[in-house]
Amino acid sequence: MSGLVYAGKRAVVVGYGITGKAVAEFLQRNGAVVRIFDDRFDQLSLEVPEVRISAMDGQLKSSVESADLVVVSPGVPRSHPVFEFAESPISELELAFRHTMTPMIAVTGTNGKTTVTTLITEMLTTSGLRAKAVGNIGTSIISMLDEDVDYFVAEASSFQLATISRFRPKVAVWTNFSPDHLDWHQGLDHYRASKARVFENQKPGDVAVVNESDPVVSRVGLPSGVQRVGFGLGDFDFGLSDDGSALTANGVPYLRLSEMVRTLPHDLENALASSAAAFSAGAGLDHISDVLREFRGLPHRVEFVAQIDRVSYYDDSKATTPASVVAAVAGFSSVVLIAGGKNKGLDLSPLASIIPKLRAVVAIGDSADDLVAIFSKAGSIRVVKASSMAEAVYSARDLALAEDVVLLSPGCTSFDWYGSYGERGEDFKRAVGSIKSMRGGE
Ligand code: UMA
Ligand code: ADP
Repeated sequence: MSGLVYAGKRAVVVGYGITGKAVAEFLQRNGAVVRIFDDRFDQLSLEVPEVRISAMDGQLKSSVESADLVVVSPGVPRSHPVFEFAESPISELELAFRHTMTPMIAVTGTNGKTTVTTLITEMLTTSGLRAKAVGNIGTSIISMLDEDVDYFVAEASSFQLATISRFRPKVAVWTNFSPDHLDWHQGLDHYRASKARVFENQKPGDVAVVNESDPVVSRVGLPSGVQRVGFGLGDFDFGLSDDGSALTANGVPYLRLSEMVRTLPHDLENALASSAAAFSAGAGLDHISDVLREFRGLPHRVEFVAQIDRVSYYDDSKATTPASVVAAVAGFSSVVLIAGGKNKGLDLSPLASIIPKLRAVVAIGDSADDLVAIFSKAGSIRVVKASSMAEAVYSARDLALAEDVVLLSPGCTSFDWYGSYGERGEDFKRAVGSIKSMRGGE
């Protein structure tokens, strides 16, 4: 008799990207007969003969109905027929959880997931614990199950949480909530409910790290007996001292802000969320502080690029929601904002709240006209359009005065002009670099 977990079982995997490939490989290695569906199968350079079926060609329904297990990749939206055909499709996060004894720390939230996941992993590692960052950060969890670590720190998107059933992180973090991904979810309620599921299966002894300053997150209900650890920019379990000069744990200061490299309001929230989670998982406050003292932030997240003629240039290409643009602008006093791209179905009008901090706006990409309408309304700032990143950066330079910040913080995805937010950020940096070299030549 075979000892393989899925021997004799039929599995369907939908989507054949990072997730689908790792899931199919795992299931096949464990004895399952796997059928893979990908709607863009003709665009994949395939060596795997069974990936030749479009989900739309009629075979999905019969395959799903006769399958023992259906695993759906995170990018496959709620409107996809697989959700109609499959009784209980699961995500790779759920599948991975079912096959590991290694405790998980899960990080979800509209913004800050990658930053917090990275910080927690570094805090645990610096404290001598073995930790591996996995999930939405770019590495499928299922491909890492053989790693000998004390913790998996899983960046969990709403897409992955929407289809869990037993997933139970030892420590779960919900950083914040604002509208996002309305092109994937069926409405805002579904998006919010998917995020809240991160706590759903927790039991006594587990820890829920909750943003107490966030009006949605702070209202979340937890299973009884789960320890609630609150964080936020105030008097919370992990918070700020009365004079705002230090991070505190249970009222006791553990790090002065003057020792930190990054201190924008959202940087402090991320620092506190990470501290709360890492501390709950066994990291020491001294090691936590060491990491925060050194942390310079991740690329394309309010990343300092250059200072030219007393104007500072920052790349925040990862900002794909209005909330993340608002957070970035909050850290500066006078900004020339480069914004726009492909909208994810979000209401961009909350951006009007940052007008008092703006010197001017350069609108780019598919959503340029919407942004021009929003920012022109007040009539108090210059708003121009640009048809390439280089043009946008040159216009921004012309509009900026000494001590201003030129900030690329698009509030939209990059998919109108680029393949990823990373490419968009690099293009911005190139354009800034060319201004710098022109100035250098003068
Ligand atoms: N596909 C279909 N039908 C669809 C949609 C997609 O067949 O309706 C197919 C595509 O043709 C493609 C495959 O599915 O071949 C891609 O699958 P995927 O979109 O789920 O992407 P993966 O390559 O598996 O990467 C996913 C995450 N992608 C998404 O959530 C969209 C990656 O997060 C993650 O790093 C990776 O798993 C490992 O966990 C990226 C992301 O953009 C970075 N995440 C969103 C975000 O951060 O905002 C949530
Ligand atoms: P995610 O993985 O959730 O997309 P990232 O850490 O990659 O989060 O940051 C994405 C964007 O959100 C960046 O523009 C970053 O500056 C901004 N951001 C990071 N943390 C926060 C936060 N706590 N609140 C609001 N915006 C944030």
